[in-house]
Amino acid sequence: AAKSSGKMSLTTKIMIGMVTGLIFGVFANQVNLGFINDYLINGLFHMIGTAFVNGLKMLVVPLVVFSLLTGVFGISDVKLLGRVGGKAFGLYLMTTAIAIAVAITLALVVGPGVGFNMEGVDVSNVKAAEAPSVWMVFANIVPTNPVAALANGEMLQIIFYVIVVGIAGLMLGEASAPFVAACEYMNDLMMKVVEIVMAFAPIGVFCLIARVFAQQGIELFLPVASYVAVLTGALLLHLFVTLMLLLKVMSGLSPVTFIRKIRPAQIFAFSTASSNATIPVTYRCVTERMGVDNSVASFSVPFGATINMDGTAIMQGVATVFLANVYGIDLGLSGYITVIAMAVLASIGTAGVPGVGLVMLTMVLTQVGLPVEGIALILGVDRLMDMIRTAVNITGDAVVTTIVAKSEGKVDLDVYDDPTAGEVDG
Ligand code: DAS
Repeated sequence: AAKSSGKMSLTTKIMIGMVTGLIFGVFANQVNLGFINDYLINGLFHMIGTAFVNGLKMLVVPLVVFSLLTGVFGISDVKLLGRVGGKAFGLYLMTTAIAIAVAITLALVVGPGVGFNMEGVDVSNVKAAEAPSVWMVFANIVPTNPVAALANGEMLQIIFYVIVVGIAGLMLGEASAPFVAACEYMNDLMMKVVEIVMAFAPIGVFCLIARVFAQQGIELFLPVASYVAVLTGALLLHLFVTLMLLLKVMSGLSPVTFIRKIRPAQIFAFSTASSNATIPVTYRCVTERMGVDNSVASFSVPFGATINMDGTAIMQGVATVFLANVYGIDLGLSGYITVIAMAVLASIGTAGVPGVGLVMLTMVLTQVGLPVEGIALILGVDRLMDMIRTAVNITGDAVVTTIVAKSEGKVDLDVYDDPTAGEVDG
């Protein structure tokens, strides 16, 4: 429809917003425009960009609650919920472990950070975060106060509580009919609100990207160019090879179609550097553009945004090798096995918000006895690296969601193969 009407599709507009934002940002960084940088970029653009991200975050809790309730009510038998949950959990851990194992191997082969000289590097402003005990992460999935969990956006607690309420609703049978109808209505209503917020995406993405690139000068990248190069390579390898191979082998669906249809969510993740804020767009892409049934997507997408962070694990793998080389410490195979285990477990206990990867990295480095202050070296480029790895994170969420849905026969192939499905007229 978008193509025939000649109107530019929203996805195209968002792409234009991203590219023009990047060009403007780099220009503003290289040619410091004084007034422009202060009032336009750090004033107006900062305001619009922040308002846009807030608009996305405002959607997350109500959308997850009502899509998940509708999803549970839409599930014929509760066993399906168990199967979907089990498959999603297993695949999320597996993809994260593969991601970091490949990243560490690549980094060990390329060897970033070998012969790096540390003199003059200010390492004073880094503190180590303590690892959340995995047992407590699982114990705390049960909320003590569901209203507080909703108010604070505690995603795992919300998912747990909503599923329990949904199952209770199923047990009440026909008596739940009015409530089920209300949840279905609220889910549709929240999807309409998502479309309203997405209408502001071109300008929101432009402002977010322009401001980040106006601040990220090229001089930040030169000293750690080897780290940036290996990390970016590992992220792109995972995105276009590992994940696409998994999709093809485990679901038989076309990776080319997938990459094209997941692009809006990747742009949102890149612009916001937050998997959580991107949940509404990831959910919309897999349901309306790829035909994944709500009964799987409503659980698997927010679940993945919380516990699945392939991109972040890749960063931790490459950063660990880089810092081990910088400090001339040989971690050995057992050290890297520990890094893989820590990165997978750390990703379960942390939410998909900007910068959480660095916090998890301090836990990983502490665990393997590497000096945490080495993080000071990669702090400068982390904002941009966070944007790329968040786009990888949500792609991993969408790939696993689609594989699980396909394994349950819950993908509408007509929608998946329809190039204009779910396209929004700009
Ligand atoms: N920004 C985080 C996310 O939203 C990832 C990270 O910090 O590494 O997934």
